[in-house]
Amino acid sequence: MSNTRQLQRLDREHHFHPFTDQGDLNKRGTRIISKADGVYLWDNEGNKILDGMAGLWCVAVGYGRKELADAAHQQMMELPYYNSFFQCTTPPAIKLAEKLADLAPSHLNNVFFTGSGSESNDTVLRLVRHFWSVQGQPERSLIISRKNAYHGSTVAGASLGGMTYMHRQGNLPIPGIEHIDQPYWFEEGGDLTKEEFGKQRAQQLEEKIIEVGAEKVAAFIAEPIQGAGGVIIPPDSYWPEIRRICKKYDILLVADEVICGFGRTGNWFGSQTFEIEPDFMSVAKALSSGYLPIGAVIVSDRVAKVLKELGGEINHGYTYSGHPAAAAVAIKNLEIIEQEKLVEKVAHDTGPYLQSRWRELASHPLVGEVRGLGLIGALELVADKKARTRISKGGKAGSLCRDFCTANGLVMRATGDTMLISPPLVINTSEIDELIGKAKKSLDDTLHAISDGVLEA
Ligand code: PXG
Repeated sequence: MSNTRQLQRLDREHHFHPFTDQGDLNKRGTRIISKADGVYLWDNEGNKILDGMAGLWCVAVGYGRKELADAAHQQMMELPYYNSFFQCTTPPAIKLAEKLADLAPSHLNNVFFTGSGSESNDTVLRLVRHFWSVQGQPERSLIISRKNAYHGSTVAGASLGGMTYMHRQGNLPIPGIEHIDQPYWFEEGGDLTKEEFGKQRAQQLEEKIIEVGAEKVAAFIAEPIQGAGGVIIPPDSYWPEIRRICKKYDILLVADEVICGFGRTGNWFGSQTFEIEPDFMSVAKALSSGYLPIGAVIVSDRVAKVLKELGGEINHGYTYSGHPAAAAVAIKNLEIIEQEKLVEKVAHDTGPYLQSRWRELASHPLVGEVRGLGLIGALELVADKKARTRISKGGKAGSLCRDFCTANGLVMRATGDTMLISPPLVINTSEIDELIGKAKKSLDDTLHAISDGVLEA
């Protein structure tokens, strides 16, 4: 389309992009996505692309859902905005809180609304510290997290997260947060079995608690499966050990469900898949399938009781906490997930189908490990399958493969040399076949390019 260059020029002149090297972007020009339907995107040049990432892990019910647009339209005409501060609220915020209490594990029944996953984790940080403080233990304020975790990009979110490249900008992390190692067997497991390694990594939590003193530790936060860090699925031994340790030392357990929540792993929440029993769950993304920004923190009865009885005024909140239009869209989105039985489908139909086809890629010469669960998956690109050695430093093979995916009409994400997928929950089996075909072709193209010496330049 003729206006692409003009849009790119305006973008270059005025738009700072998130997580993007602006200089590099300007050299190559932005890819402008103009429309979408179902699991497909179209760029401004009219190229059709299968969205293997559901936007950014969020568009669960797929694109082009008129029901969601209608829900937003209706609510905006009725009441586009009112706040939840100062003894007020709105019907959609109330109904969505009730719905989330109903869907969440039975001991989680109270909801604090936010505008995003980052804001949810900022809220968690404030609430866990307040929880201990009002019980006379203000020194219990340390939060333990993990290296290579992703908990958002606000100051608290990035500090809770364990991305060192984020910490390097802006003097992060803030004090009062400690990071232990992650349960990433493929990169860090060495000769240990997965189960030995999982247990060892979980026991680092206990070691850290003893090192700093249990009386100083407020909470442990983790994603059931690390998403942005590379779809890291912990060995089966990991979560039971984490649970045991949190119980033993009475440490609050926070499950960051921003990616796993609302069906991705074949249950409503990753906490159910891994039997986590959290005190807090942070959610966002698929809560509204990304149609409008909204997030939430879902709080356990134990925590809610303390906050209600002793907490006094909670001096925290956002203008858009419980935004009525976003809440109305979220309610309709959850209804669609229920009516179309998307969680059941991920558990029993499309999930197992994707996983069996995804595992076919294990025989490709570049692939050192294939893993996945439900509708989430990862491939490790390697030079040597057995030794688990990488092709080159700096994730160059991953970037190369991602670019081939784009050229072949598939959005697949690269984290270093780990390729990731997380398609919309509405994807059907023939679209899964298409995804696998395009992924395989992109792996072949990557292999040929590497054989031709592209990475040596
Ligand atoms: N927690 C988790 C587990 C996330 O994945 C956030 C919190 C923050 O949510 P907001 O709505 O504030 O962005 C996220 C977000 C990537 C990528 O490249 C992943 C996220 C965001 C941006 C990029 O995979 N996850």
